[in-house]
Amino acid sequence: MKSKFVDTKPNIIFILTDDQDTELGSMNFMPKLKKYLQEAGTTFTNAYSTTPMCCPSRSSLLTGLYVHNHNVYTNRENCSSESWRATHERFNFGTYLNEAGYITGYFGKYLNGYRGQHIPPGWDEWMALIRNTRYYNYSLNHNGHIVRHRDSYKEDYLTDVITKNAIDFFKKTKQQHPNKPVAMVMSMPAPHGPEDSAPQYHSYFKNVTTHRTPSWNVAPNPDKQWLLQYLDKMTPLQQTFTDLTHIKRLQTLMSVDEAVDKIMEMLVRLDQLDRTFIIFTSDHGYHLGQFGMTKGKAMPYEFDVKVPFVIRGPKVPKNTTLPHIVLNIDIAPTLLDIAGLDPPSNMDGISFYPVIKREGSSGSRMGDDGPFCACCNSNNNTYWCMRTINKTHNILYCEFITGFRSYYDLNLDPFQQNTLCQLARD
Ligand SMILES: [Ca+2]
Repeated sequence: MKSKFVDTKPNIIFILTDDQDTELGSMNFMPKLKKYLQEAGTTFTNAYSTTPMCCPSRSSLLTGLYVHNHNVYTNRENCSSESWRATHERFNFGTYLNEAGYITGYFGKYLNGYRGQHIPPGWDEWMALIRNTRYYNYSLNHNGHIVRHRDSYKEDYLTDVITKNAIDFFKKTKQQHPNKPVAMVMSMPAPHGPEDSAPQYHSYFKNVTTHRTPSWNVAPNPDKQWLLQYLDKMTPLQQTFTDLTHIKRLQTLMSVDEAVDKIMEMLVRLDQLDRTFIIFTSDHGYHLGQFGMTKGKAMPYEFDVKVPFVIRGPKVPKNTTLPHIVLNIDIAPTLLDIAGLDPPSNMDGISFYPVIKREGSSGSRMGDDGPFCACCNSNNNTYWCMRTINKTHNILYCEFITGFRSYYDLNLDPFQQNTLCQLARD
């Protein structure tokens, strides 16, 4: 790997939310994100997680590899395992950026199975959540020290702890190494359960029901896989549960919105805004009542696989939306490309930086015909899908482990309510 622009590497701030949807409307309730990232940058409207589950997706984000190449199949199977540590962990984008001269920092949720017993290679500053998402009463591995947090909002609220420490790290690094670029990950808990919002947001969004999309409580679905064939409509209690959960999720995102504001303020104050890329996305989407499923992820449908995706930075077109396809596996090679590095040839992902720079789509999947995605999933819901999005078609074809197959034309049926073929039943 060679560095092309040794002295002019931009800073990179990667903000990752946990389980944030686009299809239920969450992006419309984050005014700072809209103002500072969307209106000042580019939003990709066809951004997808190749495997819509926390640990597999996060392992792909870090390495640029499909699940079938890093072998982290579920949140338990191989998640942060010894085998993962021995084979793939070191080849994360942090290692490459670090080797190229970046001062790197990682803050927040890492992998669900992370027990806090090691610091992964590639990170100069390490402050990672041990185990799965919490907002209070959790432990962090902070540069090798286990730090226990309890339930005081001021001291312990995880989103704010991440924001504060990331900002302190950035400021300190720029003071000590003013000519070195910084790359940092802010891996937020929101809006993942247990959906504990900051106290000042407890009364927000009380009447918001944008999660009630056209597929909300549409059940049973005899044309879908076995789980949905037998899942009936939700009870009134379950319907109310989806309403309340949606509100609570939006409330938790307000602290992420606040973090965007604080990051912007810091970059302006340090005169670093013009030399910093900020990328905002989620590990996968979410459903709350779609096809009668009360809550969750892991399904091949749009609400679970589509993610928010916004980027701002030097020469990134402002107030722009692009339909080009971006996948979670594309993030690692794109970050390296932004840093002027050639992504390693074994990465499955493709840099989308040429599209942002308006240098065409050569070498990327953008505008290509044909499939782009092969997804596999947990044992009782395993499937592989092929997706095509281009100027004329928007198609999803899936094969389930039972032999069941489905086919959707999303131009005609954006909420995937009508399977166009059923070649086998399970
Ligand atoms: Ca997640």
